[in-house]
Amino acid sequence: MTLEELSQKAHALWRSWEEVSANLASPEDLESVRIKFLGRRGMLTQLFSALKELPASDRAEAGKILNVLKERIESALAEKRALIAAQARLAKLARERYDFSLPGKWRPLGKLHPLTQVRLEIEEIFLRLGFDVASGPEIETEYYNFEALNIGADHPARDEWDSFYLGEGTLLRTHTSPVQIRVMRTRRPPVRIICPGRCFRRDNPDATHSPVFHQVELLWVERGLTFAHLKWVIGEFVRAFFGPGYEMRFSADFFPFTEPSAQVHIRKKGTEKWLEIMGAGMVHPRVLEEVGYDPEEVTGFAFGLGIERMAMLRYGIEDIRIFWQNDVRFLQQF
Ligand code: YSA
Repeated sequence: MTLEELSQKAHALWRSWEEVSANLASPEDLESVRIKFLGRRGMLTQLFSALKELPASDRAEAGKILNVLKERIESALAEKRALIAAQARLAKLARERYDFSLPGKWRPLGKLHPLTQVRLEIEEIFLRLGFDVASGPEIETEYYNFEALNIGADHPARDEWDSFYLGEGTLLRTHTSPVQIRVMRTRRPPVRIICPGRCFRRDNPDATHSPVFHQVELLWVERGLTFAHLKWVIGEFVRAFFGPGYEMRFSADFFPFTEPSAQVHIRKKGTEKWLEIMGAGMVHPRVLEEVGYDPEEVTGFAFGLGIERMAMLRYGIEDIRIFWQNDVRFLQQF
C-alpha cells in the first residue's frame, strides 16, 4: 500500500464515521460503533496494521494521519456520549414530573397514649428528685404479693385485693408493692426507687375502677426517715404534677405493710369531688426484717399511686373506662 492509498482509506473511514454517527441514539449504539471503528478488529485498527506495508519513509506521515483520525473519532464519541446522557436525563425528568396541585395523602400521626404520657411525666419528676426506675414481673408469687408484705394467708386484708390466681402459688400482681421486696432483697440501703407497672384485680368496672390499671410504686429506705419526709415528697410531687390549681388531703388508712398508713385524695380547686390517688405509709418493721434490713437502723416510706386517677384529675375525665376504649376521637385530644 502507498501513502496516497492509505490517506484515501482514512478519508473514506471518516466519511463512513460521519454517516453512522448521525444516527446514534443510545449508549448501546455508541458501544457497537466504537467497537466497529476502534475495537481490536475495528476499521481504524486495521489501517494501523497496514502501516507496516508502507515504505519506511512514509510511515511517520501515515502514522500522524491515522492518529489525528483516531483522536477525532474518540472526541466525537465522547461528545455523543454526553449528549445521549443529557437527553436521557431530560426524558427521565419529563416522565417524573410532579403535579404539586394534586391533593396529598393524609396520614394520621400516631401519639403516645395519655396514660403513657402521664407515666413518663411522673417518672421524670421522680428522676429529678433522685429516684431510680425499677421493674418487676406482672405474674407474681403469693410470697412477694402478700406474705413478704406482712399479709398472711388468712389475713382479712387479702380480700381487699381480690386476685386473679393462676395456680401453684402464682397470681397476676394486685399492686406494685411486691417490687419493693424484690428491690430490697437485692440492694442495701439507702434505697430510693419508683416502679411503674400494670396491676390486676377482680374489681367490678365502674367510673373509678378497672380490673387492669397502672400504679407507680415509690420506696425510700434510709437512716432517719420519718413521716414528715413522706409528706414532703408527696407534696413536692403533687405540686410538680398538678400545679397550683389543686388541693391535697391526707387521711388515715390501714395497710399491713405500713405503720402508720395514709391515703391521699386530690381535688381540683372549686370542685366538689375528692379522688383517692394513692395509699402510703412508713414501711412496717416486719417488712424490713423480712428483707434482712435492721428496723432499728433504717426506716422507710412507700406509696402506691394510681396513674389512671392522676390522668383523670389532670384532664377532667369522669370515667376511667374511656382509657381502654381506644376511641380515636378521645385519644386524638392528647
Ligand atoms: C400503700 C402503702 C405502701 O407502703 C405502698 C403502697 C401502698 C399502696 C397499696 N399497695 C395499694 O395498692 N393500695 S390501694 O389498693 O389503695 O391502691 C392504690 C391506688 O391505686 C389507689 O389509690 C388508686 O389510685 C389505684 N387503684 C387501686 N385499684 C384500682 C385503682 N385504679 C384503678 N382501678 C382500680 N381497680
